[in-house]
Amino acid sequence: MRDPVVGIVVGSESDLPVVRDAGAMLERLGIGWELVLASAHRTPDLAAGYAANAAGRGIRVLIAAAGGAAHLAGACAARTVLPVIGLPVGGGALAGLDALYATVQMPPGVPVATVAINGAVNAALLAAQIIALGDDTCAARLGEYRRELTAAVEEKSRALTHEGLEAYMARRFGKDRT
Ligand code: RP5
Repeated sequence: MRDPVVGIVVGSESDLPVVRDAGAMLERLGIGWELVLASAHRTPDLAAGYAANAAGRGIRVLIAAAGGAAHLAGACAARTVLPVIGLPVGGGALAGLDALYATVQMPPGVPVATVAINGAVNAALLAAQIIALGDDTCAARLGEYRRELTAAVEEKSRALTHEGLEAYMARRFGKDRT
C-alpha cells in the first residue's frame, strides 16, 4: 500500500457518496490517500488536529468536503500551510449553493482552492497536479489521463460524423431521449 500523500476530510458520512469519486481518481493515478471523518462544528478539535498534523505525517494536499454552511475547508486551511482544496457537497435546502459560497468565499490570508459543487473528480485531479510538481511519475500519469480524455472525445466525434445525429443519440441515450 502506498503512503498517503492526499488527505480527504469529510464533514459527515452523508458526504461519502460524493468523495468516493475523488478516491477512485486518486487510485487510478496511483496516488496514496487517506480518508478522515471530522466535522468542523461537531468535532472541531478532531478536524483542527488532523489538519495541523497532516504535513508532519507526509500529507501534501488536503481535500475538505462538506455541505450546508460548509466551513470545514476553511477550518482546515487555518491549521496548515498545505494546499487545501474545498469540495462543496450538494444537497439540502439550497442544493449546495450554500456550501459553494461558504467554501469559495475565503477572506484574504487563508486560501481554499474550491472546485464545483460535487466536483470530486476535479478535486482529485487538482490534488494530483499539485503532487505532480515534485513527482515525475504522477505527472506522467496525469499526461496519460489527458491523452485518454482526448482520445475518448475524438472517438465520439468520429462516431457522430459516421452515424449521424439521430442514430448516434439513439445508440448513446436510448429511444426515450430521442
Ligand atoms: C455538513 O452538513 C456535512 O458536511 C454534510 O454535508 C451536511 C449534513 O450533514 P449530516 O446532517 O448529513 O450529518 O456538516
